[in-house]
Amino acid sequence: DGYHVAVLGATGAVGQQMLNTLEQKNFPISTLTLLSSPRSAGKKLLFKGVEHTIQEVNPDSFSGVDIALFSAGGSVSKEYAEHAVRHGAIVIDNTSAFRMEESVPLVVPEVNEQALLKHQGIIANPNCSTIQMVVALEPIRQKYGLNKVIVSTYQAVSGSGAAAVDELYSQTKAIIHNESYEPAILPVKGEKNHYQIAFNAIPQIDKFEENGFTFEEMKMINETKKIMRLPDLHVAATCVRLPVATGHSESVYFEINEEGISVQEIKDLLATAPGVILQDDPDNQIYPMPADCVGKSDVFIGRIRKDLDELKGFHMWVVSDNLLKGAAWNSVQIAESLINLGIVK
Ligand code: A2P
Ligand code: 11C
Repeated sequence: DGYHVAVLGATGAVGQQMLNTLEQKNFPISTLTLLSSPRSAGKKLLFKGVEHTIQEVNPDSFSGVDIALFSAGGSVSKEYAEHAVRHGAIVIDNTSAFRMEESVPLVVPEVNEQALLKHQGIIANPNCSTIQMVVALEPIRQKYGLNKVIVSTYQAVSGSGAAAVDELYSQTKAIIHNESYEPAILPVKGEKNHYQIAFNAIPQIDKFEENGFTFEEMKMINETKKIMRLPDLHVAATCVRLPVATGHSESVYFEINEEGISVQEIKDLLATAPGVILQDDPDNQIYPMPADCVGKSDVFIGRIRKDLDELKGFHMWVVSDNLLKGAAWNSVQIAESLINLGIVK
């Protein structure tokens, strides 16, 4: 009883959280297959107290697998997704490889769970910064409509993988001890220039596009329109990396379609919204911060204010664990939806 689940990228920042999440949510697993590159093959990981040996992924690794959770980078997904599907597995892909393909549902269960019904083998898990924003915006869209979104992000280094977290720690230590340190990973692995992240803020996440926006910013723009089924929504994003290990924060400005809506009405709506925890009490200095959100599955919202000039405009502050709701938990939640909707038997 249970499902044969494979995790590709099991040793990565997200892969580790996928294993934790599968364990914590007690996901029904009959067999667990852990896959990585040759670098980690042969290493052992504990799952529910039982040792599992990591295997090097190959095109036949997915034989007998029901659900394959992919988080080993876009090029690895492009190489192995078809093999997993050929073996009859449903792929839940955490990379940007397939997200904008017409035939691939891009799913945040609180927003568009029903899109899963049209899957053709691959389901895409959105970008972390997109996920937490649409969880916050969807209840507002449902009740008041949504016309415009302008977001600035304050993103944690774990979004760039386990090696980026190591870079933040060793660089911070080196700077405190007056030692020299050569940045090697951030802002983007493989880019020409690398910059200090400790005690800094870097306004570049992923590569620049022709239009001056970064790929991370374009992901937030395009994925939001697809998930919310609002192709004409006005969206702009500025994405910034901060020396925070885990937990993305976002300052979100949004315009609804109605005038005369109060802050209290928005707060009441979000207080009972799925996947949301409202932490908004300025008199008592209550607002969400990434340090408090690490390890939690929810999206935390505070600092809700009405714009002082635009009658339909509001501001809010949205924080979530980028490795959980932003990645591992959203993927496992999709797997749970697949079971609940009878898509996997
Ligand atoms: P490995 O441990 O063998 O390098 P992160 O996002 O934290 O950088 O983690 C990336 C994950 O993807 C790791 O589990 C890594 O495994 C895995 N991975 C990277 N490249 C490949 C590849 N070519 N084939 C399979 N897994 C890969
Ligand atoms: C970051 N949002 O914080 C990225 C990580 O498309 O799934 C997630 C990349 C992705 O760097």
